[in-house]
Amino acid sequence: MAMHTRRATLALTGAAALAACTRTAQNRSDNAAPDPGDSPGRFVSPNGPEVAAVERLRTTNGTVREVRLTAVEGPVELGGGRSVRTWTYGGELPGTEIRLTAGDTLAASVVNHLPDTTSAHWHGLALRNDMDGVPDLTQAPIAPGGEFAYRFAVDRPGTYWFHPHTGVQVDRGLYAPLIVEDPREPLSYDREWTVVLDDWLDGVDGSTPDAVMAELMGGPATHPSRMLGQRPRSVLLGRGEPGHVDYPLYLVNGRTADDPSVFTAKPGDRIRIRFINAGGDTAFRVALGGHRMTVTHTDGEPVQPAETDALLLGMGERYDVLVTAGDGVFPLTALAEGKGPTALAVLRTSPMGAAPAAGTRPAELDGALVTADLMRAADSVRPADRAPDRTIRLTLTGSMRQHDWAFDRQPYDHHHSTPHAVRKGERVRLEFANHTGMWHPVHLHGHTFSQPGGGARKDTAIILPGRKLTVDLDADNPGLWMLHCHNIYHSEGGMMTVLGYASD
Ligand SMILES: [Cu+2]
Repeated sequence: MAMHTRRATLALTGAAALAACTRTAQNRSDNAAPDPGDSPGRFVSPNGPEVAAVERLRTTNGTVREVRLTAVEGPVELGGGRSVRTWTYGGELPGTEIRLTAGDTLAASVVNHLPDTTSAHWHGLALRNDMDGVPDLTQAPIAPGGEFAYRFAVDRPGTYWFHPHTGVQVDRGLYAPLIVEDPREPLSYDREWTVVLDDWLDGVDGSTPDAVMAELMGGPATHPSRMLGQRPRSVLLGRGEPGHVDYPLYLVNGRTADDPSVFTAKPGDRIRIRFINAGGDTAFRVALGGHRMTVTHTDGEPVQPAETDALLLGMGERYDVLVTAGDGVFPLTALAEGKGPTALAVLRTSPMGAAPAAGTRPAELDGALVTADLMRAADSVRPADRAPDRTIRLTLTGSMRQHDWAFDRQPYDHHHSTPHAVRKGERVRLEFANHTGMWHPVHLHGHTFSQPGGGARKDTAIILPGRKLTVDLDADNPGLWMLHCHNIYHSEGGMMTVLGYASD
């Protein structure tokens, strides 16, 4: 292969890994891996023997959980009698939660009844690479009318979620929680509440995420335009903005604030709340009126417990907290950071008391805010101190005006982009520098990373404008792994790249 340039070699690797991008997965038999013997050998193939070897080392309990997910187009009721036509898993918004126990194997058939190709990415899981759900990188796209059988061991407990990795489909209704319980759960609590946050435009006055993407890329404005105007909006003056899309609706668990979902408990109950930001272009600041929260996890990984009034979630991030329920009716408010509107859910522990008004802003929203960069990994998951074997420097580039989002000014192209090479066993340092005027929640597939010296383990981290972030990871999961901004319009605009394990 010495005759190949880096670029040519990569293009060949990608083609071999996928048996060409022109084919789509029509059925179970098409899941069959292309012959790894085709691989030119510069990078591990997603279905290569290195991937299978690591999968065999994952601890399993013999239980296989079978799930059928049908991606469909159809009407969904968002509350207050408001109905929109959108794309969901099984007509539910959010999709039905998948709940596993660490050690289970998930066997999930994704059936595509959409008018477009699709895929399913299991956000945050350190799973086998060929089940990661990235079309044209780890699998062929699932064609309309087709089906793909995902099957992988899940060996780490935590709060995860899943969504397509195809176009801007995550900004429709294709998302659902994936909760992995710990068979030796160290926390004690009486109830669990999964809270999924979302920004919504699909099907409202003719809007679609694809039309928004076209408008961002310089096409004609749709009716109505979904770009934020010049009105004052930033509550983070000087810290830039997490998004530019002006959504008509903000949802908690698929409901609008005028007809919110209600979670009932008893006064004094300890409640574990699992927050998931499924938004496409919105960071949310969340608070539960009348309560402080004890943060126990972020992105599924335990942290040293931290007390806070509010939390800030970038797109794709998760937090788990414990609260002790007061007696009454309490607003759980999610403020669209930098945009202004709020989404709402309600905690009710008393039959008495009126529901909070739609725009309720509990004082805790402006209270203490513990951000992820201040959190520390729990001792049980703190990586050993170790000097990096390799440092990869990535500059986040682009502007709202050009919508030319990228790493190092090179918009991602799965046919031609060159992965950043790592080797199995290395401690890899990622040094991000955000040279743009916007926030970017950067997400790495298949791994967790942490700030050196014991920072919280995460798979998605906010990088503010003009700031740097240094994180380390252990390269222990061979394959080709996406690294991208989780603002869906930025990633589709090109702010994506790949970490590729070199083959030996
Ligand atoms: Cu971004």
